[in-house]
Amino acid sequence: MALRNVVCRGDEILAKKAKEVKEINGRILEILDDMRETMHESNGIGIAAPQVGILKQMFIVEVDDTFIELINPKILETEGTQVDEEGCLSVPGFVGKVERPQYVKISGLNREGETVVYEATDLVARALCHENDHLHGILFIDKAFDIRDVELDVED
Ligand code: QAP
Ligand code: CO
Repeated sequence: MALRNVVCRGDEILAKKAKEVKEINGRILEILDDMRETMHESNGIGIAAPQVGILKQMFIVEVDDTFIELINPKILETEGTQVDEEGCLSVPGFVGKVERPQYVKISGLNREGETVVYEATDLVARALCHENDHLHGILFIDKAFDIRDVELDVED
């Protein structure tokens, strides 16, 4: 496992559409493991492959005891709306309010290549939508309002 560099806003890769994963092999699993390690290192709750420079449809969301890893995800249903502040590992130093669905139902493949379906609300629903947006070249900052800059964490 290894830490990967996080691509920041301004890099054109973040604006591109990620490609479908055709075969789940060792290389894909290694990228997923590295993404998780990289996310933990920055205390993030979600990361998508394009953020580490890999233009493939996959992301991770980890909120408390909920860990969701999805390959080729597809949002099947949404319900309601919620508004709250978000940040992004690729947009360090900024947060902004974003309107998201209150509920999402999403499907995709797990690392075994099995189709899985998740239903989520609140923060997990928000994170799933945020990460899914990355696969379509969309950053939270593109849809955020009341954007403000925050103190960057000083790592020890
Ligand atoms: C997306 O983002 C998210 O600027 C995941 O200095 C965020 O984990 C979805 C982070 C909020 C829903 C709600 C950002 C860490 C982490 C920073 C993140 C920073 C340190 C962002
Ligand atoms: Co993000």
